[in-house]
Amino acid sequence: MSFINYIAREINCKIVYCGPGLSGKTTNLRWIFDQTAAKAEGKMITLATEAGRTLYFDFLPLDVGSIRGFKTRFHLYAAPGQVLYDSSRKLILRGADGVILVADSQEERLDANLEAIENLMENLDELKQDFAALPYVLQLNKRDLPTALPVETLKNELMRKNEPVIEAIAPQGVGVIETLKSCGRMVLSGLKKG
Ligand SMILES: Nc1nc2c(ncn2[C@@H]2O[C@H](COP(=O)(O)OP(=O)(O)OP(=O)(O)O)[C@@H](O)[C@H]2O)c(=O)[nH]1
Ligand SMILES: [Mg+2]
Repeated sequence: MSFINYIAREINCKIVYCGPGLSGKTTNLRWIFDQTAAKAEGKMITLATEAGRTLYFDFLPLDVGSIRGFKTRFHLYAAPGQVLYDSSRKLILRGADGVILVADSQEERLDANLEAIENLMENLDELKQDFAALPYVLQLNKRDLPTALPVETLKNELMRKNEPVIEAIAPQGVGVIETLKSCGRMVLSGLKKG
């Protein structure tokens, strides 16, 4: 859960990118890194990759300014998408304040998207995290590919509550910041209520 340090006047929120293998989670983080001051500080951490695949997680701490005098930071994590790495995925999800599901729009990845969402629900259940209350955004990535399914089809298949749905082309940065802002806004408005 988000960590508010009253003495240091800091708020830290954890946002986790989930989704099937190769859907573009690391690419989202890399774009955000390239666009922000984090780049100058060299702060993105990519742990244990093999041929570009995430084996454990990627991590990017992002300063988002001051909220009512509290220095606020989002800790962005990209989980590994490959089915094999379920235990890492669950570990990374623990304590998430917000989750972004990066779906791959290609027709041949529909089943993989469904499986990833199913897996997310199971892991949240096991972690006793309430999905209904969790800030959650569905990103439809890879909109540039000719095999991308229509947005309406993907919405029908992949939406699980009335979550925001954002179209993206992550390597070009299309929809990337919008997705993060959408989730970040929900996380922060949850803090104000809490
Ligand atoms: N054409 C296209 N390619 C994309 C898009 N997003 C990501 N890719 C490519 O898809 C491949 C996989 O992207 P990653 O970001 O590494 O995927 P990932 O979700 O982190 O994968 P895992 O770490 O294995 O779970 C890379 O070659 C990306 O350049 C997109 O919107 N369009
Ligand atoms: Mg990755």
